[in-house]
Amino acid sequence: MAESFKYQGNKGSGGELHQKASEKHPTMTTAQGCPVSDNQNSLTAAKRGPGLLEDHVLREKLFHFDHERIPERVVHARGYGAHGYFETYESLSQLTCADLFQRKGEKTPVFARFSTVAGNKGSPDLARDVRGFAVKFYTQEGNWDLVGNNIPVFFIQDAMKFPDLIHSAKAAPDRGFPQAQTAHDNFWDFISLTPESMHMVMWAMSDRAIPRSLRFMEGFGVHTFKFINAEGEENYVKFHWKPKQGMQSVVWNEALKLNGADPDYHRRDMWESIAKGDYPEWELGVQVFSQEFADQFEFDVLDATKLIPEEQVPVQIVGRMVLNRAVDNFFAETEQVAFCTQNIVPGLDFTSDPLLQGRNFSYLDTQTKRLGGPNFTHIPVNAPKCPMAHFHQDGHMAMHNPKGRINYEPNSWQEHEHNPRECPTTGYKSASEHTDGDKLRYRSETFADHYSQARQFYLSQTAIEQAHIHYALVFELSKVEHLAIRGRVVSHLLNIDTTLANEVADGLRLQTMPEPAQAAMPTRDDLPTSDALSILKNTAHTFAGRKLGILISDGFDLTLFKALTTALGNEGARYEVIAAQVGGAKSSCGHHHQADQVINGGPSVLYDAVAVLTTKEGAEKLADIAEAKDFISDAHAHMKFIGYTEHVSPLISAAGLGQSKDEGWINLGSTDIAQFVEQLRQLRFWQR
Ligand code: HDE
Repeated sequence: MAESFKYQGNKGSGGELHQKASEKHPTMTTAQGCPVSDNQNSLTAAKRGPGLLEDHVLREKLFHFDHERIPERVVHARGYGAHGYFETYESLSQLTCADLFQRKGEKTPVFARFSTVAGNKGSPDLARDVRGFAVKFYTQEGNWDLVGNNIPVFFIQDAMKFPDLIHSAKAAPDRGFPQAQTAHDNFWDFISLTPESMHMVMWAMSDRAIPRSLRFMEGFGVHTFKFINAEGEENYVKFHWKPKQGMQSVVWNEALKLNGADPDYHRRDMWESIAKGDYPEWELGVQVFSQEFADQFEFDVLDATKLIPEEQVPVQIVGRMVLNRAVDNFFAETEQVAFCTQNIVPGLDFTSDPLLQGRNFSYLDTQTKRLGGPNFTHIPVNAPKCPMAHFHQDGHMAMHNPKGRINYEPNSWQEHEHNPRECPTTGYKSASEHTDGDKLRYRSETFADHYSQARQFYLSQTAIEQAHIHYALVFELSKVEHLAIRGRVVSHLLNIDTTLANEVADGLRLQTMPEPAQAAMPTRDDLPTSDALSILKNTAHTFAGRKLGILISDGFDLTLFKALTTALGNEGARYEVIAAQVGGAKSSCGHHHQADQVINGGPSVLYDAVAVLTTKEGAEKLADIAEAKDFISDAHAHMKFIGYTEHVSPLISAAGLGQSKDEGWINLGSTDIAQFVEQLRQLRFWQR
């Protein structure tokens, strides 16, 4: 019940519910600690007179509010973070002396942030986009930031092209749209003139770019890094994150509808999972290989537009990351966290990948602007959790300034407190690398094959996934107004696969098929397909961590409902109840059951599968509600499993699906509920 608020004369708003400082509520103060007597009214000359400049309480309040925003990230602005730990499975001391990998079972605190790339901070979660996958490991020898993506390759080979790529992908500068999408002329113009992007384009147009949840996607370090052990032996390494929950994506029509129904779908899912103790978990894998392997591998391991198939160098699982704590404050942690690829620890090193070399400058530079100065490591989420000792000092917002007179080195002071010295034996050492040559701007010939791995990726997909790539390209290019750009993209697709090019050209009704684009190197036809590149070939076969939407009406069968929810609980899955009114419905036993969502707030796109439990009268009433019909017709169109009973027929007929029931429709009246949940493990009824 809403409380009635009484006019309080010069006391301002708040009504009877509003309490003043007491034993329960501490006294409000200004930022300077001065107690505040009135937080409702500004200081004026006379009762209805002008405001006074001396009102320090008002001025401080407005001043602080005016400065609440900091610049959003120039890319990856929309993100969501959580705390957790990384657990090392076995010592990796033979490969690396990195402290976090030395001891079996050791837990290292981490902070992870997932993001979309192109959209601004308020953009919807289900944009078709690459997802950032950044992890800060607070190791005992400093912070290591593995700043990766959910796609193992990148659009460009050299950092020089990054501003162009991002300018082209973001909203056009004159019109300020489109937001959070690449379906526009500028992006495809740039891409069609940048053949090195073709491998990444295949990934970005695949279902990888519309994940069902942040919990259900892989992560990749992308670049080749180096492992160095205590003896100074070096190996190359690529990092992989494998979701314990399995991979899963949505279909495009679902993504479009999700963005309207719940623009926060991914962050809400992460928040809920942690709150319910269903902690998101990934295993860290490494592909370790020698210089000899690198020399004989078909592509240059310094080229970030290439990957090494897992079939060629297996991924060795070395530990797991569990995210078990949501942030206390979104701004302080998720917004202020500052990942820098240059944050590295002894035992690891960079390679000369020209993309990585540029990133090492860019991240530090951007944090200085975003967080206002060089002292962003003083912010708790960025501060190492190991001892620190250096002579950096002063600057904006310096929180911890050293005591004493010593602030340089070498010095002859004998004091030991805050007088650190370098340590040649345990300090960070770069990997050895011999370089010799002229200073030049040059793209190595070893980076020249732009199509072979794009073809390998495409051919490694199931037919369903290939079809999704066709649809995605047709959709994106249909938003491109200049026909020449559409044709130019298809000219590249011809170098990848003719079926792919034909499907897209047909989908666009291209009048003439272009000639294949001129290629620096011919496409190789001999690369074996790699099952690891497909999502569907690696389905998790579990409904755990997924959600069933149960639509109910008055008189719903409580026994069936209980059997269903118990079976879901046993599976580790969740459910939400949807009804015509949020107040819920009465069950067959007369019990009142609250709903989690009203029908127009709980469309079936929010769920991995649905069930409808109604009486005949209930179904007839629902048949008059457009959103109830959408609930099942969308579930059907999105290839979801649908549990129903005979009573639901009026609603099914009203949705025009009377004749459409297939094996993905399961009659809960005649099926064992445990079997229904078992079927849900397939996640979608793709045969439809
Ligand atoms: Fe980034 N990238 N990037 N990037 N990137 C940023 O740093 C940049 C690249 C990635 O959750 C920025 O703190 C350049 C590849 C993630 O806070 C900026 C180049 C990969 C995040 C920047 C790349 C990434 C960023 C913007 C080409 C996958 C979000 C804000 C040389 C391996 C981190 C910030 C977070 C963020 C620059 C390419 C991943 C401007 C110059 C490749 C996950 O510094």
